[in-house]
Amino acid sequence: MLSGLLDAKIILPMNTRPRQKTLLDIQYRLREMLPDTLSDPCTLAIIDFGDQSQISNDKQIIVGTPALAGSDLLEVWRTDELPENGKLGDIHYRRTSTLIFGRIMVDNGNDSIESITQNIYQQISRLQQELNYPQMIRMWNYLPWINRHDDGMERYQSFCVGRHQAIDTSRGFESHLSAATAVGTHDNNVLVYFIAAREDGIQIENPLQVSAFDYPARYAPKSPAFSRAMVKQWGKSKHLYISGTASILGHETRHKNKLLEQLDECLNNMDVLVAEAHVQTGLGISDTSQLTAIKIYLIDEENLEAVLSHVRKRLGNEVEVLILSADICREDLLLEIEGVYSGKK
Ligand code: 3EB
Repeated sequence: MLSGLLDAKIILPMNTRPRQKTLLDIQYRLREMLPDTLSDPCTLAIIDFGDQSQISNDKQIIVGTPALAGSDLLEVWRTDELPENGKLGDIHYRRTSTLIFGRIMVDNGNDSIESITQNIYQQISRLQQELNYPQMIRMWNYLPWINRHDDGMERYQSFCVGRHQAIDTSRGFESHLSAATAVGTHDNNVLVYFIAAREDGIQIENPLQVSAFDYPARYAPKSPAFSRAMVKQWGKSKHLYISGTASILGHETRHKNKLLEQLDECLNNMDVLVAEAHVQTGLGISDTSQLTAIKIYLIDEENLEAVLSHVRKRLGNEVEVLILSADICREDLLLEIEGVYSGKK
């Protein structure tokens, strides 16, 4: 009798199915969590911001775009799979069975930006081939003094030429280009970091903008090889990566030297990309305010307060906002914004 009563109270464990592993996640953590984050073997990368670009250890990257807002935050990329650490050529990487997170930094020295870029991109292509991560998903490029002219060509243009020479331009390559950021720092290093994958992502273009790879030649002798955004399915989670987005309609700069108008144009372009991503892939969000985080690259520190208050007014308080000091590839642009959505939390 007694044992029967007890039996009736036995509670079966409800959630016996193992939770599906997170293949990739992005989090913004307070700087005080750096020691724990560094010692966590599942950390893929820690992105930090400072005066000089630097690859500090096997996880942390310091990007030479100092944080004007959000300096108490670290960007942390993590996975539930145990990543493997390695180096191929000058590329340091951490990889899992689905993705590779790579970083490479080259001193500017006496070489041209074109040849440094070509070398970096050739090494990245080789790594993708040898380790079998053929689909580039997202790239970040930090170039020293991006608006400087060497031998009559602006450094951003030399970068575009070097990149174009190194990438595979066989038929249809335009539909596999990754999302990208390319902005300027004030140090002497070219820093590139990236995420590539075993399986394809879905490229998103902006109907309000000429695709960068179709820009007229006056912007760069070889077209800028990047897509406006990329959607990538990581297990059960869908991410959106929005490239550096500027106040450009068609292929022309809008609102020259008008700060808040440029900011609105950037955010409009990003809203269009989010909407396109939703229509094409069922992303599940409808505008920029629902992104996980945005990074605003700003030329003039004096504009910080105006930008921050306008962004909060437009986007509310859910989205993480970092404002970073950087130079922008067209001299008539005052800012550029990238964004990421890493799935419902
Ligand atoms: C633009 O839309 C702005 O060359 O990889 C933004 C993001 C820009 C990436 C790149 C350039 C790049 O043309 C510039």
